[in-house]
Amino acid sequence: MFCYQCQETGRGTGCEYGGVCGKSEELADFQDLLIYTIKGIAEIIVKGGLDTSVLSDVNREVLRSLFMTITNANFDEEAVIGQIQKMIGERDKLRELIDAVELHDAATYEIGTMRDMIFKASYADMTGRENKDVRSLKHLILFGIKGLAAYTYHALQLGKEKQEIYQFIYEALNATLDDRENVEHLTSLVMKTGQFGVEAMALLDAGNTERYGNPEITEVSIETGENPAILVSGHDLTDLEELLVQTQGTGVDVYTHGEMLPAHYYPEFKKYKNFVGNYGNAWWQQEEEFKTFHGPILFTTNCIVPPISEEVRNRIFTTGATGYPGCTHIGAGADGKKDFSQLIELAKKLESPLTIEHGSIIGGFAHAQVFALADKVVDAVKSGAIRKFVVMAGCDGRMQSREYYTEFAEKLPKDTVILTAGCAKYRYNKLSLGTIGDIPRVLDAGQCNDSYSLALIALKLKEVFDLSDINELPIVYNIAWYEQKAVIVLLALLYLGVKNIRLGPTLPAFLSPNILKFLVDHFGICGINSVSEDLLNVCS
Ligand code: FSO
Ligand code: SF4
Repeated sequence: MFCYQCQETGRGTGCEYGGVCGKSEELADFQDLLIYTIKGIAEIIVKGGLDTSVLSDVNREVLRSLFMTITNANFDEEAVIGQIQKMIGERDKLRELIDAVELHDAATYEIGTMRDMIFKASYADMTGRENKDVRSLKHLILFGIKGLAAYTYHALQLGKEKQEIYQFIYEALNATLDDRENVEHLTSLVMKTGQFGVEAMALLDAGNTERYGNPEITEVSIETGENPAILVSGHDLTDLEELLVQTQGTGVDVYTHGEMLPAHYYPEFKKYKNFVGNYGNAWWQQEEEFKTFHGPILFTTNCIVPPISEEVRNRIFTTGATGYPGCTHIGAGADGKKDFSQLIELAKKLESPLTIEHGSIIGGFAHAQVFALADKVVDAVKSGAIRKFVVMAGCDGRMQSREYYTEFAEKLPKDTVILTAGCAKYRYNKLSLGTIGDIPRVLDAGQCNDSYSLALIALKLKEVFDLSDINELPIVYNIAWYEQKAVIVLLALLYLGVKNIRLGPTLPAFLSPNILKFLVDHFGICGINSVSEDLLNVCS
C-alpha cells in the first residue's frame, strides 16, 4: 500500500503499513484496484467514443466507486471487493461495444481467483513508475475527481445530473492511466477539474435548494430532549429526509452530527418536529460523542472513525457509499427507497441522549440568505464597520496543530467577519465572537460543498463594488483541508481565479516540489505560520 491522499497521512509523506485513518494495507490495495478498474472503464469509454447518456448504471457505479475510496468513507473489504467484481463485469460489457483498439491492462486484466485479485491489488497504485511531477499532477487530478464524484453522486440522489461532468470524469481518469501524458497537459486538466468542481457544486446546490428551499438564518439547538433518538452524520440530505419521514409518530427524535448540521438551515426540514438539534462536534470526536448519545447512528457519507468500543459499533449503520465491517448497511430497495425501521426499533430500546452541551449555533448564510442581507453587508463594508472577510472554510481534523484555527478566529480583529463552510467551523462556531451591527461574525454557509455559496458571495460583492478582479475584494482565504472533497473545493476556487489562499495545517504530501512551486508562482498558495504572523496579513 501507499496512500497520501489526506492531510493526516503518515509522517506527512504517506501511509505504507496501514493508514492513520485505520485503513488496512489490504483494504488500501483493494481500493487502488477499484480505482484502477474504473480507469480501465474510462479508457474504453473515451477511446471507444461511447455516449455517456446511455450508460446511466455505469456512470452511477463509477461515482460510487470513487466515493467509496474517499478517506473514511468505506472500511468494508467485502463491499470493496464486491464493487471491484461489479466494475470488472461492467467494464467487460463495455469492451464488447467498441471496435478493437489498443487498450491498457486496466481495461483488460482478468481475475481468476481471490489470490489473483490480492496480487493484482498490490500493484495497482501509481507510485514509483513515473516522473515525480507527472505523478503529482495525476494524483492531484485523481483526488480532485474523487471529491467531484462525491458531490455529483449527491446531486444524482436529488435527480440532478449533467453528461458533461461524466464525460470529464472519464477524460480525466483516462489521462491518469496514460504513460505519455506530460506536465503541460496534466496542468490544464487540473484547472479543468476545478471548472467541473464548480459545475458539480452548482448542480448539488440546485438539487438541494430546489427540493429543500434556500437555507435561511437558523438557530440550532445543541441541547437534548427526553426522547430516544437517532444521530445522522455525513452529507446526504435525501437519506435524512427518508429517515425523518419514517420516524414521524414513532416517538424517536433525530439529531445531526458533524457535516449534517446545515440540514437544519433548510426550510423543508423545519416541518419535522422530531428533528431537534445538533449533537457534538466535527467527525474526529465521534467515538466519545457516540458513547453519550446512546442511540443508533446513521452514516450517510464519509467521516467514519473506526469505532473502538463494540457497544458503539453495534449501534452504527451505514448507507450509500459508506461501509464498516460488522455494521449493518442499509441499501436502497428495488423501489429506490431505504428502509430505516431497524434503526427506529433499536432506538426505542435504547436510552435517550445525554446532554453534553448547552446553547445553540447560528447558521444558514448560504448565497440566497447573504444576498438578502446584501444592502446591510455592503453598507457595513462602505462605512468601515467590516474591514475584511476571512474565508475559513474546509475541514477539521485530529491534529493538535489545528488549534491554530481556534486561536486565529479568536484573535481576528473585531471588524472582521468569518465566512465558513465544511466541518472546519467546529473550531470556532461555539465561541462568542459577537456581531457587527446585527451581522454575526461567523457566517456559516453550510457543508463543504456549500463553499460554492462562498464563491457566489464573493462574485456578488465583486459586482456590487464594480471591481474587475475577485482578488481586489477585502477577502482573505485561510482554508483548512483534510480529505478529497476539500481538494475539489480548492481546485474550484483556483479555477474561479482566487489567489493567495493560505492552506493548512500542512500542505498536501502529494504535491511535488515543482508542482507546489507552480501553485505558489501562479496562485500565491502558501502554508500557515504562527497565528500572529498570519494575522498581519489580515490586518494589512
Ligand atoms: Fe470532508 Fe472536510 Fe464535508 Fe468535513 S471536506 S472533512 S466532515 O469538511 O466535511 O466531507
Ligand atoms: Fe493514510 Fe489518509 Fe490514506 Fe488513510 S486516507 S491511508 S490516513 S493518507
